[in-house]
Amino acid sequence: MLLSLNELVIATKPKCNMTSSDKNHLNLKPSSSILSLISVLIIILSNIDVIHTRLIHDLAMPNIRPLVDDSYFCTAKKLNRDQTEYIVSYVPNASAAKVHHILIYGCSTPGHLQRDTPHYVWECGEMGRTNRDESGQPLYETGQVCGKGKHSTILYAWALDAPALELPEGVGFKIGGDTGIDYLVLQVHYGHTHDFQANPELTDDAGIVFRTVTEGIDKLAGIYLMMSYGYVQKGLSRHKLHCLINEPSTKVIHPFRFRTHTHKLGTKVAAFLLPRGETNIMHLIGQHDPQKPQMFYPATNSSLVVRGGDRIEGYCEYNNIRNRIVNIGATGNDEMCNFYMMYWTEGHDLLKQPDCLTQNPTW
Ligand code: IYT
Ligand code: CU
Ligand code: CU
Repeated sequence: MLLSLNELVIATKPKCNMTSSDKNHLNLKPSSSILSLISVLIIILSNIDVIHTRLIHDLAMPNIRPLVDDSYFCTAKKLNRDQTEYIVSYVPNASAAKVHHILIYGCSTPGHLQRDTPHYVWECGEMGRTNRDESGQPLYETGQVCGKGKHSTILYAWALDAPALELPEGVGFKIGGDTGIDYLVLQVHYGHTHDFQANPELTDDAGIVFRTVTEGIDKLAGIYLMMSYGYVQKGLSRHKLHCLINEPSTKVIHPFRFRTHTHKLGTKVAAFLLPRGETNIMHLIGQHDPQKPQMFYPATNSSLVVRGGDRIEGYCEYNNIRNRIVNIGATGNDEMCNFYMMYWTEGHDLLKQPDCLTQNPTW
């Protein structure tokens, strides 16, 4: 197996907890020492399923100097198409003093491709501004986060010195191999850049270390994305998200984290489970103030079970103080209404339909 410098392979050792009496066995007469050897072999063989490869990947900014407030930078890492991996934890390495938020995307191709350049960055802000030299020329290449292609998904979000995110036991995000996720892209949003402007020596290397395994995962993690399109009317209003989990009723998913996203005008985002056949019962999955850090927070009730045929209803509340309607769109002048639901499911099939779109306003 070929490995780049920032990858490490550690084979996990079998859990072989010998008691002192086990150890004494080993020092006994020849006949019983053969028996001991056999029992030790049995212990090792029964633990063989935990001997699998763990990989540590590192995705970080190559010491950049953002000089424009609200700039977004991206860097990518190519995954191995011959090797399926499962992300089991994310360890952030960033400081909220410099960085506003970080997202990790799974992409089929990155928004900017530069072959054989391990540490390239490009500016990838939809809502941000670009860093330019005195003559107004962009200092960096610009591009989308993910390139054209069918696959793009958010896999992780960090803000405000959030701690590491460990997925539940046996749960992992499947990447690489034949998943269609051939690249991971790290996007870093720099909010205020005055520290960088004041100190020409100051650079930033914010990033995420993520641990993957190649075996031992029996539950897949996925993201279900609810979003609106249309526009936000003036004054106070709500966008509704109406979603049907269009799967056989035998399909079962377990939401365990959620993330909300609007731009400047959103005041509250929430989503509820409405089990099929039950009327007037709504179970809160999560609600949040989208002006607070937009990370993945633990679901309100982590034992909620969603089945095929159930509905999920969400909403975004807005206070549109601008004297005009505001379109749903990708720039800072636009708005969005998103509720991301991180779930796990037993077996190896994620939801066939990973997102749900609702037109708004609905009267
Ligand atoms: C129009 C809209 O709501 N865009 C969202 C959700 C979205 C995310 C991804 C839509 C698609 C995607 O492939 I990934 I199609 C949106 O852009 N949300 C922002 C990020 O830029 C992803 C966010 O922070 O949630
Ligand atoms: Cu941010
Ligand atoms: Cu947005």
